[in-house]
Amino acid sequence: MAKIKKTARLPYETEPGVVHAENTLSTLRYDDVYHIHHVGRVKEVVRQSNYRFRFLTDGDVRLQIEVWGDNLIRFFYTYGRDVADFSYARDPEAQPQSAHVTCHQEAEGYFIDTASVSVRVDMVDAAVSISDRASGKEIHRYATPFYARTTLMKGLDQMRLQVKTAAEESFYGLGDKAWDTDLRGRCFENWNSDSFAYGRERDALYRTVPFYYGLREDHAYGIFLDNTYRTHFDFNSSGDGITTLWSDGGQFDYYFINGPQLDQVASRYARLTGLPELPPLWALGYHQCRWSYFPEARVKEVADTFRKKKIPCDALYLDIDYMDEYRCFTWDKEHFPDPKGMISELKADGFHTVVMIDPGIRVDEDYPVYVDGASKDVFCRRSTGEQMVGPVWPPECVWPDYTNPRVRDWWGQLYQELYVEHGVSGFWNDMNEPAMFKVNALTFPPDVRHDYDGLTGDHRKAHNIYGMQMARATHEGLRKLQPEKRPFLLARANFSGGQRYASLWTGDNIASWEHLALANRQCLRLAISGYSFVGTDIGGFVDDPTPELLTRWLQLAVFHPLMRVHSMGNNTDGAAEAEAAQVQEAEATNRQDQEPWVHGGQHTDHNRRAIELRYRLLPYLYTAFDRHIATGIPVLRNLFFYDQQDPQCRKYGDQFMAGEDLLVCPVTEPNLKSLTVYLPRGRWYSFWTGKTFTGGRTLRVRIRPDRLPIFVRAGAVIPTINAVQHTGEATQLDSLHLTAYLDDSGSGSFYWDAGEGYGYQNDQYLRRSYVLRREGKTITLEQSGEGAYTSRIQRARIRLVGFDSVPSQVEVDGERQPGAVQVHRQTANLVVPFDFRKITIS
Ligand code: NBV
Repeated sequence: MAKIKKTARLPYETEPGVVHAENTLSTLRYDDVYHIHHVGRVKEVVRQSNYRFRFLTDGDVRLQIEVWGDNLIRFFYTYGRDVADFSYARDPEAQPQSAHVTCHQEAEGYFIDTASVSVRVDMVDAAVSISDRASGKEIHRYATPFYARTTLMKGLDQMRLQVKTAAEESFYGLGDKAWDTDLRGRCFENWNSDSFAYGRERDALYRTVPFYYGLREDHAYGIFLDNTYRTHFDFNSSGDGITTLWSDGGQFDYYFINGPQLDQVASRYARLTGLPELPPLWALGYHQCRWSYFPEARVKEVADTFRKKKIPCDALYLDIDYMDEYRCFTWDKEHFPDPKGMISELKADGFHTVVMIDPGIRVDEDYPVYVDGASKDVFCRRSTGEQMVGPVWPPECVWPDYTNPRVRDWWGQLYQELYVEHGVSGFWNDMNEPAMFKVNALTFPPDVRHDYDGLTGDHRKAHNIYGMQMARATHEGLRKLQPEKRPFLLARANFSGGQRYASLWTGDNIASWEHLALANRQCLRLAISGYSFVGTDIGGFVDDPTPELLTRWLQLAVFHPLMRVHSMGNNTDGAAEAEAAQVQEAEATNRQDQEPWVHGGQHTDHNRRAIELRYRLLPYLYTAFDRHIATGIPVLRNLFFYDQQDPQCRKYGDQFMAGEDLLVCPVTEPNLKSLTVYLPRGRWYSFWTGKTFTGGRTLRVRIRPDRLPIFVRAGAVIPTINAVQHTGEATQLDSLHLTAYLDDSGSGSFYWDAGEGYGYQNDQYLRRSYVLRREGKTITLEQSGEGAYTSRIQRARIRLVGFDSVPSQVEVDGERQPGAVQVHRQTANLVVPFDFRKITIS
């Protein structure tokens, strides 16, 4: 019998004791026997439509190539019986776009060309290579032919793609990884996992986004592997110049997304997997959470303290302890005797209430949700046909099979009482990996069955989309229950495309400086992976932050779209909750509070200042969301998105652009007195002092305890408002501040609407564009607009920063306004009607 060659085992190789079928001609028995399958030699290519090509080969893996656009090519590998073309990740509206596609065959290769790329399929082994037609550069090349593996015991257990890695190639994206910004040199796994107190090394985390960017010198591309099984991405970890992607089953359905710009890849991926709707404005305010706030008196006390201390806040959260012994959709009547009354009192004071809902439903014959669900057969079953029963908070739970459309409808209507009658504003879906913390696997056994929208499958296939489908069921349910409201849903586990249904937070992090840096990296990575509406547990979920750490985290989170403080340690059922968190009971029940005033004195002032800045920037952030939804360009982007050709931008990849114009430099170390930051090409203004700097250089900046270094792109026009106590006040304001950072030319925009509802999808929005010009001593600012929303804004308070002359003449819409401009410290100030068309200052 041939010996199996064993060198250092690569992660995608077979387990010892599992041999290739060719080696089994003996009387020995093995743990398992595997077969290898390839596409094989191409015999014929059938062009089935303008965009679809089917390769007829002598192998047993089938290949179909589809041109979804000039820059978007789909490779669809299947093995075994014919499989449906189905995807949870793809936006239902994403369809192949008409592109001019030509093809021809040469002796050794078959070519499919679009206006942007040329795809070559080798006739001998169907290996693919892709080059960019404009630059002539090859961007994607198979290192080995595509391969599938079946084993006797497991059936299809691996589909594998190996592509060449360039010497200077960086990898970004892949959703939620706590690792460094560049993923090169490491192998990652995607398997949604409850990850209490995860660290930098921990993989996989809560969610799966099998999409990455490759950046080679000046060319960016993306790969999206639309496969819901456990997947693995090895970015040249063994230094052999190969990137390997493999799935533990299913069909290998991947998209090559051409750039050449990172922004283009981001927006093409977003169009393929979908974009969220605009969040309600209040969801962009500050949120305060705790595991858990109870009883009602404590919730009200927290709310009152915010208002008394004049710290803005829009949302308060109730964690699992508000429920009656962890029964979802119920209230603990002792702690919350009048939920409707409490919620409406909070609302009157500008607070929205968000409550947690878990997927695990208590097995209890006296609990209507269980009884109704059981009678309607909505819960997951094992391969034997019994219900999947396991412990989470209650000793016995069952879980709805959200992959069944009928179950999603059932689940959606369960929110009726909380959402419609009690007035809860938003929901928080936790533990939806699904998490089962009593077992090492932390989740269901693989034999559990799922409907998979009629296609059926086991948990290996459905695990990674379970949380996403729960989020979908919740989102769709909320939409139906109150069609006039924008749902706010925060979900933990998710999958590519889940950004259409929910925002997310990065789970159970730790109060440490290392985690502060990770928090930023995770938010950036998620944002460039299609999830712009993200945030972290500010201050850390586990352990207590020092005053300085909490402040720095708040200062950073001003720019993270979801700004929520959360921490553990005030629970009703200390024993159970300590067990879940694997900590001592005292630690679970008696941790320091984490509200912004907890450290008192100047710390409270610094924290208030950070949160006020968030509120001042609301119009800017809202405008960034509007742009994200229109273009797919992420709200947050690493510095190298600004200039992908500048290697310094990759070096300073933790600095980031928030929206189009603000460059934020996080402070992630204690007691820092100064910091070296990098300003990329162009000219920059300090957000705080108005001082200007020429880019393309590093800068040593002094660090103050009360703020982060922030810079503004010269030429930007930034919309802001006065700080308010909650967003309900923001929509009532009568003035908007527009700060123009002078340059020879510039631009900006401002988006506004009612902050709630869907009027904005018709004409009830306001979108203003600003064009800034400076010619000699004359500065003009022009405004144009669209949309029919009538806001309360009457005035625009204009500031021109970098103004270094004495104005002799001012005209607003052609009328002279002598004395209208006040100049102070190189900033010209004037107040004009909000609907101005043109301001000229000379
Ligand atoms: O519901 C309790 C916690 C929650 O506070 C946290 O945000 C989740 O990520 N939940 C996890 C369960 C706790 C397990 C230790």
